[in-house]
Amino acid sequence: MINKLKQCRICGNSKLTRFLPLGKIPLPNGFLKSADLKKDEPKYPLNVGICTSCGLVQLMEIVSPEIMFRNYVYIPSTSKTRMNNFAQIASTVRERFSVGPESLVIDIGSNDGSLLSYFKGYGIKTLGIDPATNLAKIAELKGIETINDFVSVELAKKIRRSKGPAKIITATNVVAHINDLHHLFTAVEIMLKDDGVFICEFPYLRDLIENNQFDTIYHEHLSYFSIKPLQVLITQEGLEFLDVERTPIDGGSLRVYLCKKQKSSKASPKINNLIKEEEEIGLYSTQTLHSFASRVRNLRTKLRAKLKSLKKKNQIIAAYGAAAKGNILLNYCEIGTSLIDFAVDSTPYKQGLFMPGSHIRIYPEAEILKRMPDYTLILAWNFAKEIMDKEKKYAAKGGKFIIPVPEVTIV
Ligand code: JHZ
Repeated sequence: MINKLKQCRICGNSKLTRFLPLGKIPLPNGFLKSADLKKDEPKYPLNVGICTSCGLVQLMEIVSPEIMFRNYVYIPSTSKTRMNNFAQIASTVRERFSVGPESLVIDIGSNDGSLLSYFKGYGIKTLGIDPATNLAKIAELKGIETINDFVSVELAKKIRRSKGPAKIITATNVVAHINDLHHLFTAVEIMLKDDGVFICEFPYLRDLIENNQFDTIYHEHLSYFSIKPLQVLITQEGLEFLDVERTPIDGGSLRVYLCKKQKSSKASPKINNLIKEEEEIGLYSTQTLHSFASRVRNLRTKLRAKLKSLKKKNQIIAAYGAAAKGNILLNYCEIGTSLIDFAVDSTPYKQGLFMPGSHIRIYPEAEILKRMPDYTLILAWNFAKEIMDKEKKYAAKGGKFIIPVPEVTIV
């Protein structure tokens, strides 16, 4: 069920330096039914380390993906910001790489088919791959053909035989979830056309560190990518960078475009500059990482103190967005029902359930205007603007927001 990481998943180095122990925390998408509340809740260690050789920041323990991803409650379609990001990926990729109706686009970790639905909207052939049985069914209902499994070399061979090679393969917020990156890249190479493009997007370690986004560190995210270790990985794999973009989604992400290695390829100045910047800001120095860890501890102290002082004044406090990251924030900061009265979330599958560890009950968003809490802690801080725009009436009636990351701020 849980394995200790023995060596870096990119370069195989066995020296990993731990810099942030977050303690033992329940799985961030392990929402509970009321009948589960009395039962023992499994908790898993969350320790983050850095490889002293290639610089990949990674979790030091790995929870079995079968436990985390076969039934999945998270869906992207609950956020306009995320759906707009998907729409933008589809339109840019289609234009930039001349993706026509005869082309095949494969999405790894396709969830409920949200990203592929935009490609399908352009009349392009699509195929999703996702291990979550509940979500694969939803995607199929939307007309997005989905293979309900983990991506693997065996599956890739089958897909290539039955569908032919893909012009585009996408993987948004999923590469960090996969333990064996070499196996993943082999599978991608099998499925990808010789002139095809593999596009992945994931949160950027630089934004994570600079903006104290410690709550995006959780069991599902095994790797926290930056360009330097990525380059090591990609060079090993017979692929190369076509381009890299920094995107604002999820507090700052990298969108990486990869293609099969060309015979005459040259090192990209853009990549080299980004690596240079990473080194200049000290992204790989233990001093930077330890000072990040100390900022995280301060944030915990500040947030707890703020909520406690509000509670002393009998203020009602709600949490907005039962995000996976929110569960990490609450558990690490030891915030539960004595400080937060209730939570709201727009995801139908989360409503009526309880948040893991903290056991805070989740209601539909309408509960905010109904109960008018004095303060609302935005756990989905990556969508703070979207949420505050949606809840203008609450603010107009005097409701206040607390944004916990990068600093505890009252709006
Ligand atoms: P959100 C998930 O993390 C898990 P989470 C996963 N591992 C990953 O990498 C990221 O996504 C990308 C709710 N909400 O997207 C919906 C509202 O209620 O930050 C979600 O439950 N009202 C795959 O869970 C949560 O907030 C709203 O108006 O941390 C946001 O979760 C909006 C905008 C969101 O991802």
